[in-house]
Amino acid sequence: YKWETIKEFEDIRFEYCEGVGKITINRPRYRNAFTPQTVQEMIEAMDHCRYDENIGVVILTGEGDKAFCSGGDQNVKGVGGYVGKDGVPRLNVLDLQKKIRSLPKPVVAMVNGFAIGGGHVLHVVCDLSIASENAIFGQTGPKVGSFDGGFGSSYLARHVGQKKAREIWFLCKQYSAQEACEMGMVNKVVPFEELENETMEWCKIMLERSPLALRMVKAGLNAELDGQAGIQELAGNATLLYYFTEEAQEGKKAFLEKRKPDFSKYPKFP
Ligand code: 1HA
Repeated sequence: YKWETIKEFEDIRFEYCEGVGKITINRPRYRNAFTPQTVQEMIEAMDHCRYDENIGVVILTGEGDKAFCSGGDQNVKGVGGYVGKDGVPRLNVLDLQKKIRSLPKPVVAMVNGFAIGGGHVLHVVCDLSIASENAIFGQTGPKVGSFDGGFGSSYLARHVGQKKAREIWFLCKQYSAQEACEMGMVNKVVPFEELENETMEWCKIMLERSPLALRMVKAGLNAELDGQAGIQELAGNATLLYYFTEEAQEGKKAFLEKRKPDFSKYPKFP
């Protein structure tokens, strides 16, 4: 695949090819651990993917064949969060998780190695996970003085069930790609050399599907779990569609023409 750089960043690569936006965490020296800056760059790239009409699907991955992402960079973990150049401690990966979830396009985790700790949670919040055979999955929080009780726990439990989710978090063991697939948190496992091809095949199929339908299904699946925020997303999409109707147009026109709206001709469906 011929990937073209969309924008240069320090900690990530952000590229485009055939309708797909690819975000690659590029800190292989630290097993692609993230700092607040890495996360900020990913947030910016995700926003770009949201607004770029040429992008229909997003891939999130890590550089190299060792790690997808090993979570927060322990070298910059301070008191109250991970400390960036501005000296402020942050847990901004939580904002990134919400971005991935509310992006109205599919986000695919292409898991090329260790998905550990906060890096494991990133694959959990993606819509689909395709893994290479060498990928290894696990949480480490209770071993290294952390935990993610948000999506990293409750959404994980939706994939693997409560007992397994508790096992994953309480014991902090590592699991093979095959085990992760059998548990239901990975969609497909392929040899490392085939990872990008396989992932792109999945992306191409989704790019042939109706983007509005994908958007609505993602919002619907989110809504069941996300409370008012989930309903807001789903209802926002309903509003978007409603604005396409003459009925909604009549309301706006009447206001601008300073007359009473006439909704009488619009059907009251059974
Ligand atoms: O829990 C949260 C959060 C919770 C709520 C809200 C926000 C959160 C945000 C983040 C997190 C977390 O991510 S907590 C979990 C933090 N991560 C970890 O505990 C994983 C640490 N790493 C490992 O367990 C292993 O490195 C590994 C299983 C990923 C790979 O093992 P391997 O192949 O044996 O390599 P290793 O030798 O350990 O690592 C290679 C180099 O990468 C080492 O550096 P070197 O000794 O060569 O100088 C290692 O220190 C570095 N490295 C790996 N992971 C990290 C790291 N450096 C900094 N931070 C890392 N996470």
